[in-house]
Amino acid sequence: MTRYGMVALCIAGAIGIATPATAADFQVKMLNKGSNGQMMVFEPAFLRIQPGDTVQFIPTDKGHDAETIPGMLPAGAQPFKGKMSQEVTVTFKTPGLYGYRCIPHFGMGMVGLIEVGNNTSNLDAAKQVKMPPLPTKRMATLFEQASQQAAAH
Ligand SMILES: [Cu+2]
Repeated sequence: MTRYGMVALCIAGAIGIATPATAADFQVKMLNKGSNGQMMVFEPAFLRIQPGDTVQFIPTDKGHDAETIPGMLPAGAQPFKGKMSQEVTVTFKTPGLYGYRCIPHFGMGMVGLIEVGNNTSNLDAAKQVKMPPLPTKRMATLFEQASQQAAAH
């Protein structure tokens, strides 16, 4: 290949990377054991995305599902509910925080949090939702991550 050919390829590559996607896709795995050794987790448990992005919840391990926790989503946002052991893809449109859980392992702390559009306006409302001790503890860590991200904006 000529030197000019190489340069042209490099430019084409750079343009390809620079082209903004209309919406990004994220993946959250449902696991019996996380990479940090924690049992029954969504991984990553905290995600920060933009309105219009989709999140694919993947049943890497069977026996899990993903659904919004009542009271833990922005006003006017659509709740979602995946089926047991099945993949579910959700498009998030309304900015704010979305807390979600796995029903069989909710009591064991299998919860996750998604922040859409750099918006934590429903953080205080989400914190008021009553949950068992383990999910409360894990969710507190996730709320903390959302707050830190918000402070960094
Ligand atoms: Cu589960």
